[in-house]
Amino acid sequence: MAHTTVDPTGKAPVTLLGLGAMGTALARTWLAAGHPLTVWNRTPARAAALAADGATAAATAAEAVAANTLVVVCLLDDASIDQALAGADLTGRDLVNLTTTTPEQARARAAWARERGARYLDGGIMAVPPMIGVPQAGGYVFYSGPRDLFDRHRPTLAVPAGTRWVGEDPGFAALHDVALLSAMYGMFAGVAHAYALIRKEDIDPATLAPLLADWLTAMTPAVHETADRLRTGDYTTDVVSNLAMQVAGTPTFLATAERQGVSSELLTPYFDLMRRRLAEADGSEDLTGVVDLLLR
Ligand code: FVH
Repeated sequence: MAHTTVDPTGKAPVTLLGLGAMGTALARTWLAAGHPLTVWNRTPARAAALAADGATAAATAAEAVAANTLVVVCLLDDASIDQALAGADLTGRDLVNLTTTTPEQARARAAWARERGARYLDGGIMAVPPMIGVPQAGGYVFYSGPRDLFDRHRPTLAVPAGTRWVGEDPGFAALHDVALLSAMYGMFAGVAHAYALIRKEDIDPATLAPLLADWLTAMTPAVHETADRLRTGDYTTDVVSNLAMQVAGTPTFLATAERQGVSSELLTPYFDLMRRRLAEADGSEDLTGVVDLLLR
């Protein structure tokens, strides 16, 4: 029989499906905080260490789901959820899906859960496993879905990492997750290009590293400035580095890459968008117009 949200320990029992790097990190924090924990993993051996530390290792996902009302899923991808939960009865369960998916997959999963008698919260984890259970690391999880369901489970969900509810639309957690991670990949691309530029020179990457990190940090106010311009529609007032000047500078970056024997394939797509915007807009704008160009 399923346990209701609080057991005699005073801590809500949790079922967790998926004991990969992230699932194991989550499991450890709930165990350490005294939550009764039932775990299941496709490869059972991964549950052994947790079982030794007090978790209940279920033989099947269906058995794990049957154990508790709160069922947290942290699997590889959306398809693995179908496979893991194929034989489980979700009636009366509160399903919290921390698997990275698209917003559309999250919305479909919410409908899928509702059809099976479960309530559903979607989550997007903004942390890597070593940040889980370490509040000072600043990791958190975006949640979306019914606010009352989030509020009910928030004390338990807040054990591994911070919590940020971003709306009733079940797709919003995934959308926020993908937006932040997409920006991260843009940053990684720029960093890769920068290191490639010095790779063949007598410059220690370790000496460039703090310069790069400080420069990227110094540029972060642009994130807020762009948001303000998108909200007001004013792309030209108080522009410090205008589009015309920046487009004029692009040959310098391309020529330097060429001279250093570095492919410009990471820079070119963004430079192309800057040029397209200049061709159809005011050169006194900043770079905000590129956002509009990306919309199909
Ligand atoms: N690790 C990270 O840095 C990121 C941080 C941000 C959030 N992501 C997402 O978290 C989900 C899980 O990631 P993970 O790091 O735990 O991933 P793995 O270590 O590769 O573990 C994958 C687990 O999924 C199980 N699994 C895979 N396929 C199936 C399937 N068809 N049926 C049932 N389970 C499946 C796998 O089981 P096994 O291989 O041990 O048998 C692991 O438990 C993920 O969405 C990240 O994007 C992590």
